[in-house]
Amino acid sequence: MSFETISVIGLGYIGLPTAAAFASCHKKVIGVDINQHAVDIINQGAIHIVEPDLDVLVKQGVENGFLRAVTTPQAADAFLIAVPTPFKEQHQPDLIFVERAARSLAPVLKKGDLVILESTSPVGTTEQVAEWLAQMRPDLTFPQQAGESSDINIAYCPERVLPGKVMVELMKNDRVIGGMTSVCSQRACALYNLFLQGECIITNSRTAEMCKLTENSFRDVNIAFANELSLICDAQGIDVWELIRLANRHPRVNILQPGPGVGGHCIAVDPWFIVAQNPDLARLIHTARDVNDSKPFWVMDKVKAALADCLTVSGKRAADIKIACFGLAFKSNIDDLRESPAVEVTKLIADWHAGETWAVEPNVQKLPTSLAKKVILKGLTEALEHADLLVMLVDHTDFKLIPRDQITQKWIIDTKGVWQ
Ligand code: SAJ
Repeated sequence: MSFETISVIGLGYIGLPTAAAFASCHKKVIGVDINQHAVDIINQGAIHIVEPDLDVLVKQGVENGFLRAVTTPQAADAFLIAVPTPFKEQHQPDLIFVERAARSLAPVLKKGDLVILESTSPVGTTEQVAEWLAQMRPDLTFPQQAGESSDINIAYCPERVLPGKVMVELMKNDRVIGGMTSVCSQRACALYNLFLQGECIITNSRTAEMCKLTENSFRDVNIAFANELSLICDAQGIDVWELIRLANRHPRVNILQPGPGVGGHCIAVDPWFIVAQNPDLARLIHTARDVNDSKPFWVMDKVKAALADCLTVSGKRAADIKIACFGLAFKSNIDDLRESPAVEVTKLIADWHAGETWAVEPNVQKLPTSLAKKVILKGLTEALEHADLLVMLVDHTDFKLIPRDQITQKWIIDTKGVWQ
């Protein structure tokens, strides 16, 4: 059965680019989001998030009549669920948005429909979605009941696109397809092949769920290794950046870069889903999370030591010292501040420091609420001219391009090795 109408539930950083990609293949796409504001903006042909090339595709999709957004699901031939899966207390996965999405689409399901879960999810979530749907639609059959001949096909197909390069990676990256049956997998491949230039690789739903968690945990563990090295090198009086450059000249060594911690809504979250389901077995993955989560506090200790030295040498009062934090985003050259260790460090400094704390972030116009009361947003030049102590937190290109002779401060904490 072909896919004439495709519905994408959740129009955020993954759902909206995916909806726009299907619309660009001249498929009728119904985007669904509970956020009326987002729905209104998209229906005007605009976007509510920042992602290169997405605006053009959404505009074209809406103007050509292929893409529209609504707040409740309508009938379609395929449904893709791309809603957030945060964690709640004790790092336990919170599936409430997935459950709500599944339950909201159940009433419009019809025989022959395909349902795909894209949200990063603990192992077994796709089977759980199938259960929720089956409970609500006893008139239809599902893969757990009828196998290959089920009325509804269900698959888990994780996204693996990099924020800032979503449109390119959405088309080009290979895709893992975890159908609950082989018919489910074949149909999911057919759907993605509408726009995919990469390959579809078929497995079952549980392996596909674990694959997504594994990819992000692999990166988290490797960043933790770099972050741990940065602590050890600091204690040993060794330049960690030089050390990593040298070690990486070995043909089989490829160490990642240390920083102020690990941020974003994926790598700092997803490993916890493995830990939550395997608390006794996932020792390395758990420790990596702890290492990365503790890095902002280590940076804070460095700031405290630098300030103490600055007070002794300059003879100034703490209240007269201006600390400038360079960067707030969770990584370089983006405007996304979610789960950002740079925001965390800036807040720790502002809560503790008696003088002014400044933030320099060329990618945002306004500070997040957590910082708004205590931090002042400053331009690059003013911070370089008037701050006493600099804290480099994000390796934005703008910061890397600053000529070294313009950085005259004696007290610099450079968590990214940009101003060595
Ligand atoms: N970071 C370091 N050192 C490094 C690399 C990254 O400290 O050497 C930090 C970044 O500064 C940032 C965090 O890690 O705070 C995460 O950044 P990232 O670029 O590693 O990853 P994300 O969160 O932007 O996107 C990841 C990607 N996953 C992998 O590379 C395995 C992406 O492909 C996924 O689609 C995305 O998570 C997701 O949505 O799951």
